[in-house]
Amino acid sequence: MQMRRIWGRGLATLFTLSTLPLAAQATDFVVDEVGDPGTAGNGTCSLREALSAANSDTAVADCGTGSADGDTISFDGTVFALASSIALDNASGTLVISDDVSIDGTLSGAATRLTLDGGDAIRVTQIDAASGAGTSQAVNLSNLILTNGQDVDGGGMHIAAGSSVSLTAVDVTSSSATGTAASNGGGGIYNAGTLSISGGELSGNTATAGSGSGGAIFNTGTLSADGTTINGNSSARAGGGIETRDGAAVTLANVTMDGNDAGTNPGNGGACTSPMPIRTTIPPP
Ligand SMILES: [Ca+2]
Ligand SMILES: [Ca+2]
Repeated sequence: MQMRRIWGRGLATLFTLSTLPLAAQATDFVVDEVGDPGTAGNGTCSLREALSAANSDTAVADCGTGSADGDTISFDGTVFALASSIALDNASGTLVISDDVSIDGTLSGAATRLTLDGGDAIRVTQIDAASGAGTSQAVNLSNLILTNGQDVDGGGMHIAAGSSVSLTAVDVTSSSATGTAASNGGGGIYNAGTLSISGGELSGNTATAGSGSGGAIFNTGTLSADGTTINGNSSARAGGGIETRDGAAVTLANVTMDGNDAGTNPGNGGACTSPMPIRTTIPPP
């Protein structure tokens, strides 16, 4: 009887603990190592090390332990006053984001935003946050410049289906999609998820191989942009600026599109092509 009473109390305690709400936790990483991929155990935290911790919700050398939801990454003001760009290590590959995280590239030196440079060799960022622990939360990137990315599609950024991404004051420039099929494209961004863009500029991106489409953006998901400049991008097949596909949704507000070129194969839609109505609001003259 005594044992039964002890077990009963134990189970009641366990039940009570398991029904208590967990305290919200998040880890704020501050990157203070410019090199990529960074040196494990050297006492400073690189962006790739911080992302690894944020993605895996585990401890990664020099950075600390990631949390299930709400992790943030920012950049040390003193270190990044002298270096405003991270040259991505091509052998380490694309920066993959597989859990919700907010990365703010605000700098306080001569440059006000951090540049991530793919060296015309690799895709800069790939977002597949649907597979991570924070599946219900968006990935937020702000105050960054993604440049010189290259892959078969989404040279600057590839967003997988199921992922939700918000870009604020993020430029994607001089990136290319090298795939030759009509389903390849998005020199700047390939979006199969939900993408919301505020401000920023997409310029000088290309999808000019074979039947590449969407110089700046190839969209098969849900896309909205507000206050964004999309200039000087080019494609081979269609959508010099934006190519969007059947069933995809696009809302553009106060978006400037100038000097985008859809080439000659067959060259539909210099600014954008879409089988669906695009909701737009035009800024007053
Ligand atoms: Ca390190
Ligand atoms: Ca996390």
